[in-house]
Formats: sequence, structure tokens, C-alpha cells
Amino acid sequence: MKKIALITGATSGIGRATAHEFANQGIHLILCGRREERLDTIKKALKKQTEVYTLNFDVRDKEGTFKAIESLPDDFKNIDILINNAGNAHGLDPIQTGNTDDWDAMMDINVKGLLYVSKAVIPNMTTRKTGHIINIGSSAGKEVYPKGNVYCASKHAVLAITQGMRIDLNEFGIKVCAINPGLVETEFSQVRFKGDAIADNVYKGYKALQPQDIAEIIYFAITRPPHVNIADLLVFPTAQASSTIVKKEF
Ligand code: NDP
Ligand code: 8X3
Repeated sequence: MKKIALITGATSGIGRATAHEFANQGIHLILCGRREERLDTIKKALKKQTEVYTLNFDVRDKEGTFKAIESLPDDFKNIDILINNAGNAHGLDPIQTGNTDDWDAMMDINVKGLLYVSKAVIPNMTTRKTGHIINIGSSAGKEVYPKGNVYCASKHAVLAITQGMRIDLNEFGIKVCAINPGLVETEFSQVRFKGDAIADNVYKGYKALQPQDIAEIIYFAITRPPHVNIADLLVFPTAQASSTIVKKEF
């Protein structure tokens, strides 16, 4: 029987690349995001390879998130793999001048949204005593960098939640993993800098990680034998040594 994976943030970047990687392997997909047109386009492309169902909701909306996941047809209800990927940074400002709307967005999406989706999916996994949850954290969850304050806090929270999940779900045989990338070239910086030209320079002068690199690592993690759980993985581009040290050729 084919596995079923639910991927949040499947309309772009890491989530979209993971959808393609999983489709190549015939994994049945539930693709989530707010941009419905993109979900439709991706579904159209991938349905030649696998079964695809799309769910259009905002992870900040608690009721909307539960309703969306409850609405899944029987063929898609038994989710084997949950990829909690939806998230972004909003702004890069010192704490004293940070924008409270940015803070709300990061805590509501990266932390609370991840919790709502997990709460909606986990009961089916505990009942069936099987499942694999992959939370996309960040190197920002392992260290704090200047002006990263609240984004780093949100990703530190993702790591704490991942550990908590692993402990509480241990008795059910559910695997829980955090994959923590450094710089990945996606729409992330466009969102962080709200389309400002500064975003165009973030991935210049070095080879950043590509979404496909992370998708392949996620696929590796979900295909380990039953007794192996990759619990916590940090991946940087070769040019990056830490959040603040990136070797750029200019
Ligand atoms: P993208 O901006 O390319 O993708 C973000 C995805 O999250 C989109 O599909 C977006 O879909 C979805 N999303 C954002 N907000 C919401 C929301 N409120 N409700 C539902 N979905 C939402 O960025 P990445 O692919 O880079 O980011 C994916 C994850 O990887 C994030 O958690 C990010 O923090 C993490 N990460 C990224 C790194 C990087 O350097 N790029 C490094 C380390 C971690 P839509 O807008 O359609 O809703
Ligand atoms: C994304 C990587 O360095 O912009 O999580 O925080 S960074």
C-alpha cells in the first residue's frame, strides 16, 4: 500500500520540492497552502505520477485548519507522513524596533500553526500506532543571530516541540524528526524583506542550498528502516559555517 504524506507550505520552496520528490516515488500527497492557484497547478503536474489532494487553508486559522484536515476523503485520512514545513521569517530588525505584526506572524505561523496541524493529524497516528512527523526547523533554531530575535525564538520553539513530540509519541512508535537547514534559496527572503531589493542579494556570491537538496534529505529520512529515526539534522551550504559566517565571492 502506498504511503500518504501531508505537506504544509507545498506551494513554494522546500515544500514544493518535497512534493515533487515524493511524487517521483509514488507517495500519495495532501498538499497544503494558502495560494489555491499554485496548489491547482502543482496538482495538475503531479497527478500523472501519484494521487494528489489539495487543502487550501491558513495555518494561523485554528478552526479552518481542523476543518480542512477533517474534510479529507477516506482515501487520504490515514496520513503516514506529516511534513510541518509552512513558515517564514518576517522582518530582520533589532528587538527594540521590531514590528509586532511581524512577531505575531512568526509565532502564529511557525509555532502555533505547526501545533494546530499536528493536533489535527496526530490522533489518527496514535490510533494506528504508526507515523512519521518531520518538522522543518532551521539553523536559527540552534543559534541566535543579530536581529534574528523572534524568528530564532520561533525556530527554537520548533526544536523544543519536536523533542516534546518525540517523548510523548514514543509509546506509539511514531518517529519524530527535525530537519534544520541553513540558507536555502527560495521565496523565503522575498517574504522576510517584503519584496524589498535587499532580498535579491541574500543568495548572491555563494551557492546556497536549493529546495531540492532539502527534499532529498527529507526523502532519505522517511525511507530509513523501521528501527532508525533521524531525530535532528543540521544542514548548511558548504559556504556557510554559522548564521553569520558565509564565505562570499564578490
Ligand atoms: P517559501 O517562502 O518558499 O515557502 C513558504 C511556504 O509556507 C509557502 O508554501 C507558503 O504557502 C507557506 N506558508 C506561509 N505562511 C503560511 C500560512 N499562514 N498558512 C499556510 N501556509 C503558509 O520558504 P521556504 O521553502 O524556504 O520555507 C519553508 C520552511 O523552511 C519554513 O518553515 C522556513 O522557516 C524553513 N527554513 C527556510 C530556510 C531558508 O533559508 N529558505 C532555512 C531554514 C528553514 P502560501 O503562501 O501559499 O500559504
Ligand atoms: C532560515 C535561515 O539564516 O535566514 O531559517 O535564519 S536564516
